[in-house]
Amino acid sequence: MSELAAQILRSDRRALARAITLVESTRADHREQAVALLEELAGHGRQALRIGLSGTPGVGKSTFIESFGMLLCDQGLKVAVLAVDPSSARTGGSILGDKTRMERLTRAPGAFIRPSPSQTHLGGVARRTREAVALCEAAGFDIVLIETVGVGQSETVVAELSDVFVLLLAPAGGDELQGVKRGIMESADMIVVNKADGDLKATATRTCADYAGALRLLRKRPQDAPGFPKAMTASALEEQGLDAVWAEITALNNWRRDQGHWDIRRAQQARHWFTQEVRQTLLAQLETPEAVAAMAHWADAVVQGQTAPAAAAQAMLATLQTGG
Ligand SMILES: Nc1nc2c(ncn2[C@@H]2O[C@H](COP(=O)(O)OP(=O)(O)O)[C@@H](O)[C@H]2O)c(=O)[nH]1
Ligand SMILES: [Mg+2]
Repeated sequence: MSELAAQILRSDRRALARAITLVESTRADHREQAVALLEELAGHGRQALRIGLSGTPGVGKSTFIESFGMLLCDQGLKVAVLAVDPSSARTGGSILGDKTRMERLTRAPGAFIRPSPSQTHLGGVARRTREAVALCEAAGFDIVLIETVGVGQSETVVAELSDVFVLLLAPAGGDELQGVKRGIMESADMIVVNKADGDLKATATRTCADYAGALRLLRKRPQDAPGFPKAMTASALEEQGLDAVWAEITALNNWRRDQGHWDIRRAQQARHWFTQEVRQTLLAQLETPEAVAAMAHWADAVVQGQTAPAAAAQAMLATLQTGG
């Protein structure tokens, strides 16, 4: 076993950080090392509870993760926090941008916080996060919290990665269901209406009831325990309702384990990620300079009527198979 793998299995945080940097790298030699490392660690990790957390900017994700993470640490659990943020090139990373909001968790000995790298390619973000989750599990974390900004498709990635998917919402006046996309609602196991404190408390309670109603209208999934998906209120700032959120997550997770849904889901996820990996590797072959040049060449030939599209495509694919 490599030294790096051994260090990760001993829960060495710096080794874990280095390994995540390795899986984030796009360099071919790094990729090779990362694949070898993940292969060494496969089967060694304990299985963490993976909690996905999504919500629009400003809803309180960072504050929630800080408070909720501390609650878990206080129970003696080891917590890793990862971020999936395709827009991080612009914002500087959803976690890094407001690490001040996680001051206590950053210092907690049981916690590990990893900001999102600047990546614009969602496929790359997905792979990096999935592999980072695997590394955290190998390092013995009990809980892996995966945060994502509620924009674009990153929620789908996180939902695919997590055992329990939590959607954080803000209290909202009136009947606007905050433009929450149906797909996100459908993948949520729990909706937590945050900021249920002070002046916002009554609104939060009403918003929560609205969402509870909306959730009841959704078609039941086999993995929904009785009463789920569920809507709750909480205040990350005042640390209210977080123990209840944790109790519900635990109850749901235990139910799924008992009923066999947990195993089914992990198996489906493994199959999905394998398929994705194959697809993305194939697509990546089209992005090498040689392939881009060959594509341009065959496209021109088609445009000029020298070759029919089907024949040009076959010729193009043949260049890939022979390595250009
Ligand atoms: N009143 C109240 N404000 C909160 C709560 N949680 C977060 N906030 C505030 O909402 C703003 C955005 O919080 P932040 O955690 O950075 O949101 P993020 O963008 O989703 O990570 C900050 O000013 C927080 O102090 C809460 O439970 N109650
Ligand atoms: Mg934040």
